[in-house]
Amino acid sequence: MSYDRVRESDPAVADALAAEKQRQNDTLAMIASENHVSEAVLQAQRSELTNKYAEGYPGERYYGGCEHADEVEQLAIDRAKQLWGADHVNVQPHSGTQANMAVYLAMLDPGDRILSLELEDGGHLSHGHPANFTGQTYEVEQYQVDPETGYIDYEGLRDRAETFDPDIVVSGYSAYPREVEWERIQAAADAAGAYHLADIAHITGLVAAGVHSSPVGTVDFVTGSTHKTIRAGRGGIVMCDEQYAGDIDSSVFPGAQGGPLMHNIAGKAVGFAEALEPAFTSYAQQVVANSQALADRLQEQGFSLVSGGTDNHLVLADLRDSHPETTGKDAEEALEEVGIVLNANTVPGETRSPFNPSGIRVGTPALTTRGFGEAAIREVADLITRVVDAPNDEQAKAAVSERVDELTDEFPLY
Ligand code: DSN
Repeated sequence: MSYDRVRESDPAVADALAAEKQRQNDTLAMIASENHVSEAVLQAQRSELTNKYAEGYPGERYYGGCEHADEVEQLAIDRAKQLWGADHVNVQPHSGTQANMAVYLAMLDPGDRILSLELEDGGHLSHGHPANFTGQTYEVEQYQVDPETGYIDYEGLRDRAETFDPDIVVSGYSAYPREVEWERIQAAADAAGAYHLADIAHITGLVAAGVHSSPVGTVDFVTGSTHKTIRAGRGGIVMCDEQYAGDIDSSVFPGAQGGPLMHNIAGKAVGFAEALEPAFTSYAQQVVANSQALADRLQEQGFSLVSGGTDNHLVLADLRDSHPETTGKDAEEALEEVGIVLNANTVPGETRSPFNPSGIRVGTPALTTRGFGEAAIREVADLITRVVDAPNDEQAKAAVSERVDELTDEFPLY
């Protein structure tokens, strides 16, 4: 996609857009929440639907001229139902956090109780962090991962639910490398008489493809974002049983949002159609195979991984044992210099600050989209090792950077 029309009217923005396109082409995106959507999704997202107001839902809008918006939104809804097997789907949330907000608004009153995973153990800001509206509006208690195994401490969660008496239990995580046992969390929520919200933002694509177990049909509410492993237009989604449909829809609009971003909903519809193709199942399987190859190779190279490996699209390395002098931020910055882009992350039992934590989170969804298989991913693990082993070795970094350039040429993007 060229930016010549932007360049005519706004060269500064055109330069930044072109540079971002180049950056994505020339670097290895290993931020676990990122992906590269298809040109079809990109085209849908830049459509004239950006001009349209369509408050309401298909067939029941507050504005005229919504017939094409209706068609697009209904396609997104129908395809999402097919992908995840949900009774009711709302595709209007602007983001995963807005999707979570819709559930809280629908089911909780201010002061009600949320039980969720600690942020530093892999949770999310919108699950009750004090800096987020959730932490400011609701009473929050948190469960942890087992510090020895790195797996969710399901028994601790059950005990916490018993004593805290939450109104909602939140599962689904941002930095958790293992498959989630939804039924065990549901049992704890049931025993406490609480709702259960599973936020599958990171694993939407893996769940849709059947390579991670699905919480749909087990839990009350499933939320997610639509641009991570599912690789569709940017935004959020809520899924629930028919009994909650009216509450959720009113909570998204008019409760939490005004006009839906119809151009993004078009991107969701197009991406969901792509995910219904058999090729998407192979893609999701390869994401996990790549992640496991990455985990194995990093461990062979001496890295210590939270939970000792991965079942999904990400690995979380705790640098404290393997590289005690190197923080996650040091590693992130040195790797960015050579064109490997990932993020520093807190790890269970974190002893540093969230701004300069002890771990790195490394994901495979975007590289898998570029066509990387296990052999190439193992080589990337070796490149990561060379840099993290010697973050100030300029000669080593120059050699790695050269190899990253070759790899990005070998696996072109747009
Ligand atoms: N920012 C996303 C992530 O990186 O996990 C979650 O919202």
